[in-house]
Amino acid sequence: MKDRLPYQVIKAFFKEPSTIVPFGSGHIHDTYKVTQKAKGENYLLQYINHKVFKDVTGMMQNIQLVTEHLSQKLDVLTYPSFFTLKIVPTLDGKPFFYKSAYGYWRVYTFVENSIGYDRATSAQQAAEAGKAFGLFQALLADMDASQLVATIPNFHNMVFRLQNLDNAIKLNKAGRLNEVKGLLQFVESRRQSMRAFYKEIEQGKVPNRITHNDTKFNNVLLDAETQKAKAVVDLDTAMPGTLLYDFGDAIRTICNTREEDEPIVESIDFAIPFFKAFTKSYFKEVGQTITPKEKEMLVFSAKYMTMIMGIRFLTDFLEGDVYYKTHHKQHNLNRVRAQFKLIELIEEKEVELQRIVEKICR
Ligand code: GN1
Ligand code: MG
Repeated sequence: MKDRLPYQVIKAFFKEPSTIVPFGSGHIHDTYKVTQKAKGENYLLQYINHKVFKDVTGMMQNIQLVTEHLSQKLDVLTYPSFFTLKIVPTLDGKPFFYKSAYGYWRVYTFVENSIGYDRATSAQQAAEAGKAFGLFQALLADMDASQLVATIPNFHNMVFRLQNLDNAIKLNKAGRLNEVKGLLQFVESRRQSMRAFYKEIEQGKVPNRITHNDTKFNNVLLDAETQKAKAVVDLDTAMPGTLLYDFGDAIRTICNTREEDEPIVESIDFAIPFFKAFTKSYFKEVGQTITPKEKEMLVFSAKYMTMIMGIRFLTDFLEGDVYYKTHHKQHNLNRVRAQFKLIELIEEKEVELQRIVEKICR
């Protein structure tokens, strides 16, 4: 988080004086809530992590295209309470601000009276997330995926993520290799099955769609009063992908009964009622378009995405915490352990989860 916001940045977007406070719990950008008191309007200001998003112009174009498509299609009568993010341009009409001294900045409209939770606490919340992400998927189904650039190439490519891990092991930059031996064993014993799953995707056995690719629970905003889904946010990684990535990552965060970085792994459980609720309402939205092969791969996708995240946190730990924001030395390690615990729980419940999917998608 930047200690002081450059005045030049504020001036580029806002005419009126504003109050600015840090906001949210994202791991990548620095986010602030900006209030223009005179107008009584709120905005979201973000310092874009350019180390992670190398092509800011391409990313902002993607977001522009996706948000325009969504707002055109959102039938206000059917979904009166659903809100699409809007980019607020700079005062001279650019989609983001850039100066080499200050970096990349952008502003969004603020989704009023809404909350993003790091952890789901009820089946209703899980159902609302299913509705939001399902709707997101369904509304974008007729959009031409080739219009969008890959904002982060190979984002959910297991072969790529495993290579990065292998490389981090070899270099052992932060000298932490001894601390992770058991965790590496965990990856090793699942390497083949994870690669096999990715191979099916690579071979085109499931359709290429426009997907969100970062469907963790706090990327759905719920109405503060009604707790109904209000908006899908964090569109930086909206790009071509597979539905399995979105389903899997949503399950990873929604069915975990604890936080993503829970230090006491014994306290973590996988909430089957949340799985049912999410899957049911997700299907209600995407049901017509989902293919039999996608259905077959859904349960494994939850394991797959949890493994992708575990491997990424582990790689970052070995590289010395250079990618994700961390609040203490063991933070990435806690995240890895929590992900791996969740994988074990999914493995234990796999047959039951498969049965639930079959029943819902019949
Ligand atoms: C990052 O920005 P945020 O916190 O929503 C990451 C996701 C991970 C997530 C894990 C661009 O998302 O891929 O799933 O952390 N985003 C990027 O919490 O790497
Ligand atoms: Mg994100």
